[in-house]
Amino acid sequence: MNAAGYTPTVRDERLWPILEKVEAGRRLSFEEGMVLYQTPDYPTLMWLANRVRERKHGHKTYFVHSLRLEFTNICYVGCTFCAFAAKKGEARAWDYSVEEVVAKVREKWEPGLTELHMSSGHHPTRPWSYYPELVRTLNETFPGLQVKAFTAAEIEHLSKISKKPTLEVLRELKEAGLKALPGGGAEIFAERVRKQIAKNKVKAEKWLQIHREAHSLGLRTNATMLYGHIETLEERLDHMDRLRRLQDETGGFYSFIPLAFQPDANALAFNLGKTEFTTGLDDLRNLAVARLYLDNFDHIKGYWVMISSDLVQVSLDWGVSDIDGTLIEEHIAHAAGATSPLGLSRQRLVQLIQAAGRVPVERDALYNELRVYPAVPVGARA
Ligand code: V47
Repeated sequence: MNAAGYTPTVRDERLWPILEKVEAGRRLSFEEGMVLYQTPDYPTLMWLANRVRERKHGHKTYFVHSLRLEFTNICYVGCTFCAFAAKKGEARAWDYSVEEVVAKVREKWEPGLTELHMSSGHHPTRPWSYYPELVRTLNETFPGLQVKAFTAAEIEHLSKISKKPTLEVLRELKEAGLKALPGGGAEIFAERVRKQIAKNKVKAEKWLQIHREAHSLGLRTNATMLYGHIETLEERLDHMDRLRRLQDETGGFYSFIPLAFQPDANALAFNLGKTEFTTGLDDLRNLAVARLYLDNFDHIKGYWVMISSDLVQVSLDWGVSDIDGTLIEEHIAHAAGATSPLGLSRQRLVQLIQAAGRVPVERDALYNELRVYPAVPVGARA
């Protein structure tokens, strides 16, 4: 029996000590994290994750009015899961100048837009000066629009082309007006997997170090994990464990975002036969384990682009308290077969949250609450 006077019907005995720890707000061990991944007792797993979610946020569920923009898809890195990257000169390659990025934001502009989320390819020849100029121009042209841009992988690339340490790259971008970093490029930290899917990309330790440096400058960031390909469950948990340790150190992460592998048009799908999308149950289990294991992260984000808005709605009972945002035009997941729309309206996100019995909260890129929408009584839900 817990404080709410209700205990789930626990079918897996191994979950009792975990339930007690969750109730007492105590940290779970790696072994306990593995039990969560392996248990067939999904209702208790869901119950536990929801307990933590509601303790942290009640029914509040966050989203942001955000525009996705990839200023280039030209990239020399060659990650095997990627269907987005193109080589210079290919017909499907694009490469926007600063003026073209500004024009693109104008074209896609919607009232109330607060976040511009940009992550792009590692362009082989664009000079370093482009990047701070881009951030500065966007800030001058669209005051109030928060630029959240450049994954740790891109920051490492910028350090190489500028011959400046990553800390200095971050400092100069912050000075130009960068407000936060997205969590991409983390993939899976385990060396065995990283060698096969992202061997030319930023190493795990460097990814973590760049986030540590960003946090030291007061630039807050997110963290992702690409799952559902060749990684084991231990490797997923190891990934979360490394993030939990860094978060203990800095407290600089806002949210953790599991990214479900999209299996179209990439080498991982062709060469290793990874042609299946993740299952709904694996997606939910993964989110719940993340909610329980990452006790020091405020939010677990359900990314509707990759797991569908229907499943994200369900995931609000499995630990998810943030559903990212409107996006307007997403390209990375869609290049690899995502079947979701390119974007969703604010109204659709609000309805989706309300219909799940939760309270929509529109936030900005820095998690300031901008508007709390009403809850909708059960009988009146869509
Ligand atoms: O870095 C690329 C991943 C990331 C595939 O910080 C793929 O708020 C699945 O980082 N299947 C970009 N994933 C997306 C990203 C992100 C998304 C949502 C929110 C935030 C945030 C960040 O997408 C890349 C890479 O890790 N990715 N290809 C694929 N085939």
